[in-house]
Amino acid sequence: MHPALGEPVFAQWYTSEGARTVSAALLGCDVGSLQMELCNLLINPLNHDFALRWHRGDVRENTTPEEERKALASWSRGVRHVPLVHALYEDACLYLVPKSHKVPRTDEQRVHSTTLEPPRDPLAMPGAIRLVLQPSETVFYNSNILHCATYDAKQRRATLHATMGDTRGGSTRAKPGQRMLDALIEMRNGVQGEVGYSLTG
Ligand SMILES: O=C(O)CCC(=O)C(=O)O
Repeated sequence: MHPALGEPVFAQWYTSEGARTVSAALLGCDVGSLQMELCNLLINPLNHDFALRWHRGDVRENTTPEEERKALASWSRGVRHVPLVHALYEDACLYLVPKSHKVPRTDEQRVHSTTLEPPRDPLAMPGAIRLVLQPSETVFYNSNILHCATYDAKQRRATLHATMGDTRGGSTRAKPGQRMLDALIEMRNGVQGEVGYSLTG
């Protein structure tokens, strides 16, 4: 989103009504409580394929089932965020286990997700599905859903990856992020479509 890119469309996407409304609905907060966190562009590796292991955003792989249950149950009260993934080209990198953000892993799912090793076959994870996003599709998910990704050096990828948080979680990131989101929305409204930002450091 850096203004030096001369490309306001990324900020327009991140601050769009759709992104804000869906994020707020998933976080269970008002649009006014949203905070910006990160927004980056994920691209394919140039030389080597690689993969990201199965993980949850905010729960470690080695938690006990009881700790995991508590951590998942507290998502709606603590610091939390919703990732948004928006494909510019077809993107089949992401795998996830639907509904797994609500329940601790089964014993078999733990076998596939307690080490730092990336999976050889992501679909060996019980309940896993592969997401195939078409250009301009956005997927939103709970950060604690069990997910992993594979990256193919031969497959062009340019996908926006952002997160929105909820200031009520009390995050130290909340205030600057909230101010930036407000400023961007104000700017967007004021200049009829032209969006930039001012941030140093
Ligand atoms: O590359 C992706 O889409 C997944 C990234 C991911 O797993 C994460 O941000 O935790």
